[in-house]
Amino acid sequence: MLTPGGKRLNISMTNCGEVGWVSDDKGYRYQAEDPTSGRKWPNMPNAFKTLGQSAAQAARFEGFCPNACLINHYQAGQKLSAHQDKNEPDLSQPVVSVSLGMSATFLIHGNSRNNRAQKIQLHDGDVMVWGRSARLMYHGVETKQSQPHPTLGFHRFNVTLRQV
Ligand SMILES: O=C(O)CCC(=O)C(=O)O
Ligand SMILES: [Mn+2]
Repeated sequence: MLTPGGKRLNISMTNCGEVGWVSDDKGYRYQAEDPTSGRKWPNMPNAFKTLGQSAAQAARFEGFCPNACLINHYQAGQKLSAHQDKNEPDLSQPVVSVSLGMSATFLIHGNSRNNRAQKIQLHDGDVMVWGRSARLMYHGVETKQSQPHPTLGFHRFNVTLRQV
């Protein structure tokens, strides 16, 4: 995808669910069609939805009903720069994030993208839920060519479940 400024995003992205997150010269938004094919995004597998719901419930969020799933693909060395997730209309609902494959460093900058980041290592199978006072935190991701994952090698997939 392209950034609103016309640059190519570092990582590749796709979606499943009723709506998917897209970026192009018109900005960031959720939409029902894949801009590459013009077709609806594939259905969200039930297992994704129930994983999102049980993770949100474990973090004491009520009534989370994810209908959007963004899938990011990172190769070793690729990054996602500091940003906020704020295109979802109801910010009282969390973001549930599932990490698969190669490990990555999640950078939490807090209220400003210029703050020094707190770093959290995310490994295959980790599930993170962020909401409430952390919902609008600036965050980013870094990957390195360190340890390959046994089956996915130097590839990382991050699946985020959101209510839009
Ligand atoms: O890859 C991750 O762990 C986070 C991805 C992310 O921040 C996003 O998709 O908005
Ligand atoms: Mn994000």
